[in-house]
Amino acid sequence: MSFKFSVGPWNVSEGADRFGPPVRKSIKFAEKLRNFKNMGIDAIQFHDDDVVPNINEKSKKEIEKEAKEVKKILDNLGLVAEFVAPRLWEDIRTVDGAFTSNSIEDREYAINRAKTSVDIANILNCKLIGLWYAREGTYCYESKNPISGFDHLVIGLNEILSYDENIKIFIEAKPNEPIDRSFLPTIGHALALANKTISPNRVGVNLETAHAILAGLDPATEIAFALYFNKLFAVHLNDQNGLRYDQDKAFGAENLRQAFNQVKVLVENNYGKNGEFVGLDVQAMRTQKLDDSYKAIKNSIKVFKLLEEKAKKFDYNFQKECIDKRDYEELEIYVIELLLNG
Ligand code: XUL
Ligand code: MN
Repeated sequence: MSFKFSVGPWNVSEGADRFGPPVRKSIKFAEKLRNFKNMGIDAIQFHDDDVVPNINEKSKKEIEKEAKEVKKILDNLGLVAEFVAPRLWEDIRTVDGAFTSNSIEDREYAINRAKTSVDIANILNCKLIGLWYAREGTYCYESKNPISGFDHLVIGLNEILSYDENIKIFIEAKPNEPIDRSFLPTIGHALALANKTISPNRVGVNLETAHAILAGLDPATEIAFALYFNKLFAVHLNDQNGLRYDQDKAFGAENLRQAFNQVKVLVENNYGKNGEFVGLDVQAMRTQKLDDSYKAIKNSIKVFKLLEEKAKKFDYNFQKECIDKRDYEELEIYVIELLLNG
C-alpha cells in the first residue's frame, strides 16, 4: 500500500510574520489546488474559511453555495477533502479562547461555528473535523478555572458529536503559542479527554511533529501512543528547531533521525489502512520567492519517500542481534549509517 499525502492552502502563504508584512503575492485558491494535484497531493486540509472566505458574514445558504463550488473544483481535479477545521482563533469572540472562553456568548459562538464546519464537511463529502485548540488555555493562569476549562472542552466535543453521528473529530494538541499554557498540550492529554466524551471512538488526534518537539517530546513516540489506541486520525509532519516559535519547517530539515522514526512507526503500523493521509503542515520560508514557495511541500514529500525506503530496508534481524547482546551502541551506528548511505 502506498501512502497518500495531504496539505492545506495555508501551507503556501504570503510569508508575513510577527515582524514583517507579506513578502509574496497571494496565489489564487484554485491555482494552489491545481498545483497541489500536480505535485502528487491526494487530499486537501481545510479551515472552514479556506472553503468559505469571510464565513461570519455569510448566510447558511451562501455558505452552502460556496462550499458546493469548492466541491466541484475538488472533483474536477480528482482531489478529496481530508478535514475541515473551524478557525476559532481570529474572530474577536475567540480572543479569550473559543470553547473555554469565560464568556457564555463566545462559547456559544464557538459551538455554532464548529457545527457550520460539520455542514461544510458534509458538502465536501468529508467526515473529519479538526480541532486545533489555539486559544484554549490561559495567558494568565488565574484568569480561568482549568477544571471548568476541561469541562467546556468536553461540552464542545459532545455538541459536535451529537450534531452529526457520522462525524469524527481529531484534536491537534499543542503546548503553547499563541497562548502561554494550553489546556491540552500533548497527545496523552487529548486522548484522556476524548474518553470523557459521549463517543470516545469518534475522538482521536492529529500529531504535529513541531508541537511534540515544543512539548519536549519525541514525535515518533507520540505517534506510537496514538496508534496504540487506534486514535491516530491524522498527522501533521513538519520539523522544528527546538524550543522556538512554531516553525513548521520542511519535514526532516532539522531532525532527520526523528523524522526517520516517525516514518518507520507509520510504515510498521500500516498507517493509512483506514484511509488516513500523511498530512504535511509546512510553511514556505519567508525568504522564498513566489515561484519557489511550494518547495517546503515538495521537499517534505521527497524526504518522506526517501525515509520510507530506508524504513523498509531496516534490518530487523540485526536489530534483534543487537537487542540480544544489549549492544545499543551498535544499533545506533547502524541507524546512522543506514541514513547516511545513499
Ligand atoms: C497551528 C497549526 C494549525 C492547524 C490547523 O499550529 O498547526 O495550522 O494544523 O488548524
Ligand atoms: Mn498543524
